[in-house]
Amino acid sequence: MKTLISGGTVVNSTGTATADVLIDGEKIVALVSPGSDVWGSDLERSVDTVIDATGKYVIPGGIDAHTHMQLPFGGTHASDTFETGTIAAAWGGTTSIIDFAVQRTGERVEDGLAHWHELAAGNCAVDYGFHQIIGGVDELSLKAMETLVDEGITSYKLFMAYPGVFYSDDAQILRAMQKAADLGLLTMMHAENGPAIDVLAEQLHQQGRTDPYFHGIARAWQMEEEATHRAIMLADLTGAPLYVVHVSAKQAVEQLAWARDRGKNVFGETCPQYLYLSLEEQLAATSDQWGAFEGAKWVCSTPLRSKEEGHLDAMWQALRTNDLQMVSTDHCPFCMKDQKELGAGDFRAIPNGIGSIEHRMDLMYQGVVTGKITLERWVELTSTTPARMFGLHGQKGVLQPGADGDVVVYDPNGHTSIGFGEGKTHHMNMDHSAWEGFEIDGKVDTVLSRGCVLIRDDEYLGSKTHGRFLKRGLSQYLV
Ligand code: DUC
Ligand code: ZN
Ligand code: ZN
Ligand code: ZN
Repeated sequence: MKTLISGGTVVNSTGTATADVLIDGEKIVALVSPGSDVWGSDLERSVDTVIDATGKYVIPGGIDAHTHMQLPFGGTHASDTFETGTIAAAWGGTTSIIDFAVQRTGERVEDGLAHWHELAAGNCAVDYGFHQIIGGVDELSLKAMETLVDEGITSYKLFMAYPGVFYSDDAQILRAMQKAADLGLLTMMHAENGPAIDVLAEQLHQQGRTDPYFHGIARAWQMEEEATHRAIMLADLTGAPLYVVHVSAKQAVEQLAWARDRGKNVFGETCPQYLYLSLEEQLAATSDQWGAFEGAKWVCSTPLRSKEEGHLDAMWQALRTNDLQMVSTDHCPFCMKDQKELGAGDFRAIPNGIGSIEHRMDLMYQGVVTGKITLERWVELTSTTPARMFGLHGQKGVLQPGADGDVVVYDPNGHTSIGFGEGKTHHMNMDHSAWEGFEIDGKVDTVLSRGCVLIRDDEYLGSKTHGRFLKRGLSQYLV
């Protein structure tokens, strides 16, 4: 099966050119410049399918390196299954995800990982890999880390937050990082001072400050800055490269920049919610339907930050200056009904998370439209760097011969109305959208994964048995 994507503007992280993309089977086999006679004029006739991309961008499929399908959290599970979440990903131009396999405190790493494989296998519309959450660093889990690289799981995550659930203390972090440095595993860190946050949250609760808004007050930026610095120093001591997830505070970015300026192997991602949504808007949010509890839609950790204090601008700036290298979603959806509602009257019991997997490519493209990032940087932040960071380079994240035929045709003249209501685009398994009312000057037009068309003419043509487990190599950023 040969597919030709013709007449489009091919955008890689390294540059932009008018070219046709030829896919044979699952792989890209050639990029053909217009007027080139290498292939003769018969090319279009010798392929099975021609997709006309004239006037559109042709980009490598998005890679969302931070998702939580079915995550057990706060007495419930994230509401997207691997099936619903990866279909939503496909609609949004994301053709690979890296989800977090969970070892819960008290559980064996091997059992947590096996459970994750069971949940995902045969249920993914797009390709998927795993990071491993280590929820309890002890002799057994340190031993289990030794087999991860062979299993294609070359990164793992620790939590400095959530005491009693996923939390690691400094001694545990140090030991895990020593092990990771030996093995070549990339350490991903949820950098917030959990024990101190829990004290602040309890104090707010006692004062009767129970609304969702106070979630963000308890999780003050000082908690993120301090933990980020501590993670950097522990990583530096052990020689482990460090990747800080969901960075939202400008002071945390300053820590990353400080470390990088000193040559430390430290990286960071931010998420669309920290670029577009603010604590002020969360405070202002009220509606007839949900009352003050409306703000629960935007309860996530790290929390939304103050726009007035400059956190949102600082995230955009860091994406331009490469103090932050990637944008992932931290896709962790919960419905309001029966899920977020668990925290009515007590913000501490609201399951943390926002669903954005479907909108990341659009929201970041809006950054191109508004002049905040370039076209090439859009591709780099959402696809090329994720591939390099997480051991998929050459296979994903780039349009070149030999790479997988994961291609998105993006229409800059199209329009996307994000949200839950009628005429809106919403395929995630949620009863609301944190992104209601966002309008994008662009649209995902056609999506291919390994040469198979998943989305075309506003129709999903994929299957839940298409997505394959990605056995990842080591990060290209280890040295
Ligand atoms: N943050 C979230 O918002 N949800 C799940 C876990 C996390 O760290
Ligand atoms: Zn479960
Ligand atoms: Zn986290
Ligand atoms: Zn997360």
